Amino acid sequence: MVLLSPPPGAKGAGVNSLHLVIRNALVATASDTFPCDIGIRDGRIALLGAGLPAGDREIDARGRTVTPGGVDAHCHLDQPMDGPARMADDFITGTRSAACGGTTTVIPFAAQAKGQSLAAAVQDYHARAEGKAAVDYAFHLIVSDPTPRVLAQELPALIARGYTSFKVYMTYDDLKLDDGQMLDVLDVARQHGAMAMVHAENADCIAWLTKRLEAAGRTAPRWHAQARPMLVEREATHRAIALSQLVDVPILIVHVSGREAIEQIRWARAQGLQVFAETCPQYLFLTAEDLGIDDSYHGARCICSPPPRDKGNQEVIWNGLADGLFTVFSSDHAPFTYEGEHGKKPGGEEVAFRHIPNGIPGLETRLPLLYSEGVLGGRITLQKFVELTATNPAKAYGLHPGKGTIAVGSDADLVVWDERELVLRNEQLHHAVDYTPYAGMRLKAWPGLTLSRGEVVWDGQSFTGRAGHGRFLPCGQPSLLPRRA
Ligand code: DUC
Ligand code: ZN
Ligand code: ZN
Repeated sequence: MVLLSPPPGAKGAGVNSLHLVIRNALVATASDTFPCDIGIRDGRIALLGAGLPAGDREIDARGRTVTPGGVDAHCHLDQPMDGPARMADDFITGTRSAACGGTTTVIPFAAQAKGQSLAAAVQDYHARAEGKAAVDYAFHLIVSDPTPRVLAQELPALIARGYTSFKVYMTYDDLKLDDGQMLDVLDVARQHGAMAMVHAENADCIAWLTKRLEAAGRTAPRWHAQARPMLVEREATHRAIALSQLVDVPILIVHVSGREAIEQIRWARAQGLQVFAETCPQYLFLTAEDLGIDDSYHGARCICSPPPRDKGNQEVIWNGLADGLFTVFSSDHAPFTYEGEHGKKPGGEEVAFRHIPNGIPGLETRLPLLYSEGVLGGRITLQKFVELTATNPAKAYGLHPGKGTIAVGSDADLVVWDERELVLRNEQLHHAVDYTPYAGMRLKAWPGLTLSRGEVVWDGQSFTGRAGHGRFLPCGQPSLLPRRA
């Protein structure tokens, strides 16, 4: 446990004193690891160095690694849903859970329903978040209805107001765009310097496979993975790359699940195209077998899209994290309970896989899983961990250097790591979901302390933050994109 203690003698001296000093930290950034004290004033990092003057409060971090607070750039909270499904986490429980797992910035999605104005979707989403967040938050947009008004007016106006990234879907009936619509939306990203995120799966192939599986009576959760084989992700990834090439705009392919999609991205990079990529814990730690090896319903817990693949693909994802193929590592937290009528059993019933809401919880476990199995497991460096979980997501979505690094002037969003053995149980988590797919895993570390703008929001035992502390962050131009004049 990290101890909070008063300073050993002197008190801070007046307005220029440090409000908090973290002593003897082993600070890790995306480029370096170095021992130093961290001096915090007014929620920002004010000084870095050895032997800093006394602060009003002090934390002794001797022997501990300190990383930037995580930036989870792909999570779903309180997103309006069609039908009986309802997300279990709102901004209160979702950001509380984030804080307890070391994440200090979340970027969920203001989703446009077809027929709805994009501006109205943003306004509604602000109302859902207002006064509830325990950590800072920004919004991506989801563009599902690119009308002439959305393309010419709403989207450019929103980008100018700090919503500088949006997601487009190539599947899901209520969200998907056709190729022409994709081109129109990508062109807006190019003209206005926004980051376009793409969910790449071929909708028609999925519908065709689903119909055949259902006709054969194959409706149990495990068949979800058969309805969305790697081929449908590979084809859509290739098509998304081609569309972005035609428009001449960078894209970021989200939740990449395995080798065939990666091959497309490597090919694109070899052509000199700017294609960024994201992956998520489910593609490192789950396989299609977690959706079931028989017709039992338990596997509904692990239904997400794209589905988890196999051990071989997990290795390919690990390699992509280590060698720079992946830009960001996000949770794709999509919180549905297993029991109850709004989650994985719509209306309280066991249903055919096509009716099971897609997604798994992961906001709180994202950082500990990657730190434990990636860094302490010897698969990625500490620098790569920081880059993937904090620095690059902040850069990709226009929040750097305020977020995502440890530097003078940056927000004092920090994680002090506690390297100790633990067995993960859902009861220790702070989300509103009744399961974690990772229950029973042996981990080697957990955040011992999380600070959001200098406030301790997780003390290693309990959530110590408060709803309403988190602020909305308007995003700047993504710094991974070419600079606009
Ligand atoms: N897939 C998505 O595209 N979004 C939420 C969850 C999921 O599994
Ligand atoms: Zn998606
Ligand atoms: Zn998602």
